[in-house]
Amino acid sequence: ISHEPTSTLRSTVLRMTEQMQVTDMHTHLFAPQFGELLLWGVDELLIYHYLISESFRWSDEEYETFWSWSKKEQADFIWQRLFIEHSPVSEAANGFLTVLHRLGLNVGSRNLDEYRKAFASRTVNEQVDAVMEAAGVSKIVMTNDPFDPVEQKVWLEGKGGADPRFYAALRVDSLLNDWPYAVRELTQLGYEVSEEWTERTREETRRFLSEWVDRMKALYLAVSMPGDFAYPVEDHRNRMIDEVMIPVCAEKDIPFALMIGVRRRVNPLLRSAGDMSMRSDVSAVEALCRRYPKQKFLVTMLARENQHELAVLARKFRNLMIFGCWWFLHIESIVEEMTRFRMELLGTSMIPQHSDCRVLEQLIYKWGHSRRIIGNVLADKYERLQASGWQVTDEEIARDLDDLFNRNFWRFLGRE
Ligand code: RAT
Ligand code: ZN
Repeated sequence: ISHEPTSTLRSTVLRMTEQMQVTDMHTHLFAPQFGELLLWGVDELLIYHYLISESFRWSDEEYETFWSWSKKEQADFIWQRLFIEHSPVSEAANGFLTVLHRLGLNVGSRNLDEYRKAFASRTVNEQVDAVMEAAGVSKIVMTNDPFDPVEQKVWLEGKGGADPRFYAALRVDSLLNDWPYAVRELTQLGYEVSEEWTERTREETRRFLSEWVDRMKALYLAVSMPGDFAYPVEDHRNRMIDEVMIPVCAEKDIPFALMIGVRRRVNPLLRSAGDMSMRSDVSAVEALCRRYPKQKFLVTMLARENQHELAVLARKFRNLMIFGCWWFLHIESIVEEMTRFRMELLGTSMIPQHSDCRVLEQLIYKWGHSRRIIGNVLADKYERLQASGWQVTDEEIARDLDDLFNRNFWRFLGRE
């Protein structure tokens, strides 16, 4: 970020960046009709898994004791460790304060119960409206698991699509990463599948995906993969991708989103906070893009070490759209670094960020922090152009921002 005095061009870009409405193409948020699945409020914000793992660095508490507490008790513990006994300078801790501040609460009071009270007086519908407005987010893509019993019920009752601001993405992790579990779930839903890979199993798994894509009006199929995901090789994942996922995506004309580089539960005692990043093999994505030139792939990776190579790969394959600064990369220094070299390699033809929010109000800080960085990187590039005598018009700035924050995603889906 440049520290020169703010030019007119930069202040225009930053103002327009602030005002741009955003499509958040990967979150773990839910529309209000999903009830308890939509997490929101002070305690949920504090027990975010990013903050859970940070708080244990300052405590000798037994993990099991922490898990036995109520959400409120867990939140109190985290507040004490990360906000009172130490300064909340990490991205996730700082983010909590950004949220309170933007929602008009007095961050200086440090009065957690006061914050709780302020949130308790709101209904979930009011809060969704207020947060989307404050965050400047107009469209939210959920992560939808047909095997989740609570979610399944809402979809089967035909209520899943009730809020037009929320879109579905069909998550296929268990089909690829835990097949025995998927077989049990599919069987329960009435599909005739077996652990053994048979003709019938393939047909039935396709039928399942195809029916659920329709039911959810899913924008894409999505999976998170470990870094040792390999393609092409002879294994279950490859068979499932070649014989089920790709044909279903082709039939429905939707992209396949791959989020690669997670090592689940390296510390099982931390439960959902116990996942780690790992390096991935970019050549697996390369092979998929080459083999299926008509199939669109949305890809993000978790290791910083993979980012440059992945951006270069996107120069080679127009059916590859790279997106977001995922999870441990969603910190200011790395968002800046990644946005800068992605723009230098790809211009504006990428999706710079998604939020991955699990708790509604996080939209405010995740987009607030990223928006400012992306706006400043873009302003740097425009200033370079200006120095050569190239003037960008306000319409062009608006177009570029709209591409970055909305249209690159929708155009890639063919739903502009
Ligand atoms: O970023 C996260 O919150 C992770 O826990 C994961 O959910 C990850 O984003 C994923 O979608 O697998
Ligand atoms: Zn996610």
